[in-house]
Amino acid sequence: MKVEDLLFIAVGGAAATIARQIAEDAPAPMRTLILDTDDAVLQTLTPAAGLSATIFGAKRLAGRGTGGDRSLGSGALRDDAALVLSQIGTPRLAIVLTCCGGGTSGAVPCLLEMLRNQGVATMTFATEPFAFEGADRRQCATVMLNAIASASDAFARVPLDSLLSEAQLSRPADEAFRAVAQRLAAGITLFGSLLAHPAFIAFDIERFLRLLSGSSGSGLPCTFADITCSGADRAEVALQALLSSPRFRPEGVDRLANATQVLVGVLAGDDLRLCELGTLMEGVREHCREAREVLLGTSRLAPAEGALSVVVIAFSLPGADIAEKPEVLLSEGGKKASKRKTARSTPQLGVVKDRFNDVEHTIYHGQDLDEPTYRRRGIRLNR
Ligand SMILES: Nc1nc2c(ncn2[C@@H]2O[C@H](COP(=O)(O)OP(=O)(O)OP(=O)(O)O)[C@@H](O)[C@H]2O)c(=O)[nH]1
Ligand SMILES: [Mg+2]
Repeated sequence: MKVEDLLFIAVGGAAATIARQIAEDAPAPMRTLILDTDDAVLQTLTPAAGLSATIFGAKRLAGRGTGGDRSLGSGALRDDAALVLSQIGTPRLAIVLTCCGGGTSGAVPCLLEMLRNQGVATMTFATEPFAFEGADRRQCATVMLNAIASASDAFARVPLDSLLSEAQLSRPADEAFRAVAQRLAAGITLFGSLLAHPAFIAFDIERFLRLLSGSSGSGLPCTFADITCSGADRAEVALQALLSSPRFRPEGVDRLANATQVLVGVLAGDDLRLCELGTLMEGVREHCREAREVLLGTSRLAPAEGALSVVVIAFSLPGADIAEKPEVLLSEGGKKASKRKTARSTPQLGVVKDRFNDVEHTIYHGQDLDEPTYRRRGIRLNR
């Protein structure tokens, strides 16, 4: 893979902070572009290898934030589309990160369309605000998350609450915020390292693009979790932590067990043993009975000596008819209970379970306008 093939793009103030964290902690630099309307945020960024930052929308925002107005965010990007495209260059895959709840993320659907028109595939990580942020921010975020999901090739919706542990709730806010940013940074770093520095069993950009080509072309939804541990039984510890991770269980449904495709990325140094790969893959395959394939990728980029990092990404192929599949729910004791869902009365193309959850749907003349037009009309997209 050429360095230019992969680009990490962070949009908005909080995403910029996380990108800086990634640039500081990554074992090898990833080409990174930070985009923000707010000059003050970019001034706080310390230089790091591979990191560049660009202000957009200065004409309408004079180097300030949008004040939470997402239409200003998208207008600002349109103003400076040519400038931003020149910074992006011609990567094959862009990993995009934005934290929804402010206005600058309003630029992201427009950015994703621009990337699509340039033939750049996109994997977007978009965070959902903390519950305590209130209804306004959550509502703004919900609209953005739906728009971003449709415009991305693959899309991970990450509730910030899911990255916060019980213990961190009673820590100072600044510390808790940093811990959340660090968790997200670690996951994205592992994913980027896996693609950019494949070894032994490679899962490189080409393989990822092949995986994306199996989707109908609109926001292949995924959930992910990662863990780093060391010690003699590190593979077993990692496996158990991942299988029980709350990050795979938004609304109590085990997204990993219900996934149609699963990617297991293992990052370790020369001490990686084949039996560790066996433990991880057998454990994940056993858990993901619904998966058509469980793919493995390895990288020699270990975050620390003696450490084993594993990132698991669970995809739900929109083409898969999940209505026919047993959905694994968690009972109160945390045990799995299999429940066969009743078939939907109207066959739907690209049924995606999590994209439109928790949304107050806009119904007009009996039609759900929050449902993408192609899906409402049963049009199959060819890409
Ligand atoms: N983990 C973490 N999340 C943050 C932090 N600050 C903001 N967020 C989250 O990010 C969301 C968006 O905030 P910002 O990134 O500041 O907003 P913006 O995209 O720059 O948009 P505007 O400033 O409104 O133009 C918030 O609603 C929070 O959910 C932070 O310091 N740490
Ligand atoms: Mg801002």
